[in-house]
Amino acid sequence: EILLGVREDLERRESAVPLKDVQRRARSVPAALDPLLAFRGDGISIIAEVKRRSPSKGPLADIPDPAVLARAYAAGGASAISVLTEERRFSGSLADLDAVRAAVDIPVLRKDFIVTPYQVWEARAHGADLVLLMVVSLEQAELVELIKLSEELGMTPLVECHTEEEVRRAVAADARLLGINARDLTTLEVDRSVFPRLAPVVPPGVITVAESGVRGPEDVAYYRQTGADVVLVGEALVRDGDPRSAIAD
Ligand code: IGP
Repeated sequence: EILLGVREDLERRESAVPLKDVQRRARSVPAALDPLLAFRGDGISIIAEVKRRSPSKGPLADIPDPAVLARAYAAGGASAISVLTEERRFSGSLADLDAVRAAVDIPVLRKDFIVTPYQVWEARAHGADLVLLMVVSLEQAELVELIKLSEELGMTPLVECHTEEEVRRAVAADARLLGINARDLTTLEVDRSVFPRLAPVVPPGVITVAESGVRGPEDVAYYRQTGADVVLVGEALVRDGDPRSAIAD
């Protein structure tokens, strides 16, 4: 089960910090930034990810200070920064999100298994500009509700898909930023042919993000050729620290 433990962790946080406190904090932080202008620009944009470990590879890199890594990403040309906040599998935290938010002035994505409105409020309260919503882990009505709430709070949801059926659901829910994950989250296998297979199902005007398994410039060039507007890179960058190394040219 992809969501194993997620709801328990959530219940713990919700009883420690009640929704109304999270909402108060969300209303007091600076407005969310819009990443779409940069993503629509010429050439391919990079979302660089702060990721300490993954379920498939174990520990990826020692990241003593995520702010230092985030500043290197921004200086290297990343258009946005993704921060894993999931603790069990990825050793992330909201503290990592806070550190990155304070360190950079480009858009920041909260990457987590977001399944309830509480988590969307929490993302905004911690300064996130984007939130990840995974179609596979949401009923259609929940997906619609969480997209709507994210947008009401000024954030941009990155709606993640892995199958054609999920792409159709994302489009029906009016996703404007659609992620296509090369990794099957049930098997953790990466298949880079998923992007070119699903991209034709995405209507023009919807911005596409190719996610996972990008090893370097050749993979970025491949995704650019197959029509991606953005690539999201984690492992290759936390091992390296410089997003220029992933930008083809
Ligand atoms: C990054 P990679 O292979 O570059 O480290 O992958 C990103 O796509 C991956 O972290 C990811 C993810 C997710 C993590 C994609 N979708 C959902 C957690 C939850």
